Amino acid sequence: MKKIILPNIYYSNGLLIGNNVEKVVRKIKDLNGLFDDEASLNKIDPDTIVYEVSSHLEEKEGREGGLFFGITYLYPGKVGNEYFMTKGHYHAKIDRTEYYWGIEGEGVLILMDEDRNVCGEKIFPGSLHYIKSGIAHRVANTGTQILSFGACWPSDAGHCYDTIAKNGFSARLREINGTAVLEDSKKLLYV
Ligand code: M6P
Ligand code: ZN
Repeated sequence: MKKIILPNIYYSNGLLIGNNVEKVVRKIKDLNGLFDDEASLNKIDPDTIVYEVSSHLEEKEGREGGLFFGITYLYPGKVGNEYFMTKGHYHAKIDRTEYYWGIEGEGVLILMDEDRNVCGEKIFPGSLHYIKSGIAHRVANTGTQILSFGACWPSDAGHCYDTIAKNGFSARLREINGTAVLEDSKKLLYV
């Protein structure tokens, strides 16, 4: 008779709990250069949490063939008229892909190819997003509650933040006349 065992990882009541779960907290003060309205930024408590990520990292980072799994909790808020958002990244191995899916709240997944063409996909509970190779990805919360979304990506994908830190996305998601609008970025460099 074979033994049937319990899993050692749970996604329950909106929380990822178990072995090899790591949590990252990103506060306003950790996100230098991300938002462009400096006057509004200076009015926000630097310890304000913008997002948290709980990740199940069972594999060694960089191992080919494995998967990572994460839940991101992106808080509602704005800096000026720009919505709270994740840093956004390309994958260090540029051809690696990823799934995102909406769990609660609402927002926009902002996608940019290597020629800096940008588009946005709405995220909502049940939405599913396949992020193809060579596409930078970032999420903004357009709602009034936490936006949580799941992610699953290859353990050898890695994160490349440098290109985004240097050049940003070519569009920013702003609230204009009560509506979320992807507006062309005015400045290219925002480091
Ligand atoms: C998702 C995944 C993670 C990523 C996180 C936050 O959970 O894509 O790999 O780290 O979102 O996004 P970022 O790294 O761009 O801040
Ligand atoms: Zn990714």
